[in-house]
Amino acid sequence: MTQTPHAPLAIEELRRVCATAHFGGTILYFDRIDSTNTAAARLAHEGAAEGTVVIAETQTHGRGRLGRTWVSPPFANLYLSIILRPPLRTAEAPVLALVVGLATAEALGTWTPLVGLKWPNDVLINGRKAAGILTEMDSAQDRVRSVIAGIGVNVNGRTAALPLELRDKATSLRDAVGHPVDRVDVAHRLLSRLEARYDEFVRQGFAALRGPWDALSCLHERRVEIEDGARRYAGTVAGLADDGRLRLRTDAGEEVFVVAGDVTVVGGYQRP
Ligand code: BT5
Repeated sequence: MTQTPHAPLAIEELRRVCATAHFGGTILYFDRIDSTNTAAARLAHEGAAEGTVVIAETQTHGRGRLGRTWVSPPFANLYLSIILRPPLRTAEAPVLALVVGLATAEALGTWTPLVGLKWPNDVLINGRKAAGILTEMDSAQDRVRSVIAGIGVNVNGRTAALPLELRDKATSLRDAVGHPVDRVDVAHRLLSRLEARYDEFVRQGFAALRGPWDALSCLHERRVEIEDGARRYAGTVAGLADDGRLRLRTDAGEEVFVVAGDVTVVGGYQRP
């Protein structure tokens, strides 16, 4: 399974190892694409089945949340999107980003114990962002038709090759373990883990995944500030609620539940 870094992904090998799985049973592969999420949304709209995966070597318009950019250098990392068709109401869909994040962290955790989750959608290694999740929903009459789960993982990309402003915030699996990692192996473990966690979520709800999620959270008992566009919260993180909202204890001793937002850890991750 070894591949030199910066060689094209061994896509036939990935298809072979995923062949009998529900997730990754169909994989569309592109050298270059605008965004795998955009392509997967188009396919979902045309009726593609749950578990269909779009994967690309680079993205010209890789997207983060709120119109932000996902930097996507070629032939080094993973940029993939998977079509999900969960039996949910629209209000229940945002928690899927946590399900996908958990699976991603667990897959990367098979290489390094330094993996953590930063609510709502970041996977960190050693306190730096190694992967990001973008979930986008299509719905009709309050029911989810599809959710596109986009996952960007810095696998073999070097931090030094990223734009200056990201270098002290980002990392890659390779930087963490000290040697290149086989991208087929990463994609395979990621898709298998995701299939398992997603099935659990659909059968039992997020409450069943809350414990494992909290165990990997980098935010537990941290002082944070959260910006959700309309409001700003400050307090200490007390964990997750059963529906995936972040439980925050404010300085006034009040408990608030935050649905979405950007979290800043006061003073960074190093404890005094
Ligand atoms: C995310 O957004 O973290 C979601 C990223 C999802 C990317 C995948 S790749 C496959 C699929 N197709 C897409 O078009 N998107 C998905 P957000 O929380 O908004 O974080 C975005 C921020 O992360 C940026 O503003 C940068 O600060 C930082 N960033 C951008 N590229 C990065 C990279 N390669 N590694 C680490 N951090 C990065």
